[in-house]
Amino acid sequence: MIHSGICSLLGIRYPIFQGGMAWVSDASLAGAVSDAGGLGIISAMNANADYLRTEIRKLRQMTNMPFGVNIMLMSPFADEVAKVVAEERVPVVTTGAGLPSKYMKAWIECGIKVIPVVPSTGIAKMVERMGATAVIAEGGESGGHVGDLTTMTLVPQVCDAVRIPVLAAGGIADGRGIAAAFMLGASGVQCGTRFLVAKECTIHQNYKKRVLEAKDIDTMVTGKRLGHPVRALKNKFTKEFFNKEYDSSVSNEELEAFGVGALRRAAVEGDETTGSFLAGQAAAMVKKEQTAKEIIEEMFAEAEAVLNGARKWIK
Ligand code: TUI
Repeated sequence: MIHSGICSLLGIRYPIFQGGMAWVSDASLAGAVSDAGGLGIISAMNANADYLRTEIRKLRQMTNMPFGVNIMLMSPFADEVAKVVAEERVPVVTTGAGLPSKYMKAWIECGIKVIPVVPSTGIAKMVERMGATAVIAEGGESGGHVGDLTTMTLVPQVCDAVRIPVLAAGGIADGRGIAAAFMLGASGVQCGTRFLVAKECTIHQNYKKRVLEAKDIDTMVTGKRLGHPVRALKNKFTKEFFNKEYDSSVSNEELEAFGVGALRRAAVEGDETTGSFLAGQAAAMVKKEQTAKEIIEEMFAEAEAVLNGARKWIK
């Protein structure tokens, strides 16, 4: 059995978080992951307080296990969803795409464990000083909004920079990745891409199909010019976005406008030409649709076998 400090800290069976993915991580997926012993995370994405409250209550109908909410700090509704997590006494809050400074005091005062996603050691140290319980060090292999460093380089550096537990994210989709994360000093992992094809994940079947058919080089990063690079599966939308990004006659406002609604078109409508199918570089490692429980149990059985076999390297 694999166990780490993060399991005792949060009251979870397996040291795995399911990433809070916009238009993907709803109560159905997060509830299934939490019920299976991981930490399911509802994405507050760009939605308002009412949406989030409804999803939190749905999840609480499904399971009594701990869960989290991810707050995307660039959301126009960040202030109102920040209040909802406090009112609802959500056990864990993860944050992404910015610094959670202005919310930390209120969250900590009502007992929330705050676990920000960090793309660098500097930001990891900053959130540790603010009272974060742990950090998620996310490498650029991940899907969605990405930082510069790889998981292989970021995780050990963050582990050296802070005293709180570190979860590794980006490029982890099987038991080998989990074992490697432990070897880099992490206390657990966060996975997104692998959970896109969970049976309880409610995204359009075309999205799942694209992930299951993906090859190693099928993702690309766009949006660098706008200051928020995003990794997605290559398609007509990402290629057009990329071309506009390098066309100086296209303004930043036009470029932003081109991207509006693309995540919803992918996840809800399954629109393969105008949708943005966010996924990490590990998409090609995702081979079949399974329940969240099967995914977690399979990954940890593999990790245990890999870690048990590691002695073979020592002579
Ligand atoms: O946030 C993510 N992944 C995301 S957010 C998202 S929604 C979106 N849609 C369109 C454009 C942009 C975003 C899709 N995927 N991952 C966590 C993450 N956080 N990655 C990087 C960061 C981050 C970056 C800077 C965290 C803190 C940070 O602080 C520095 C600053 O300047 O605020």
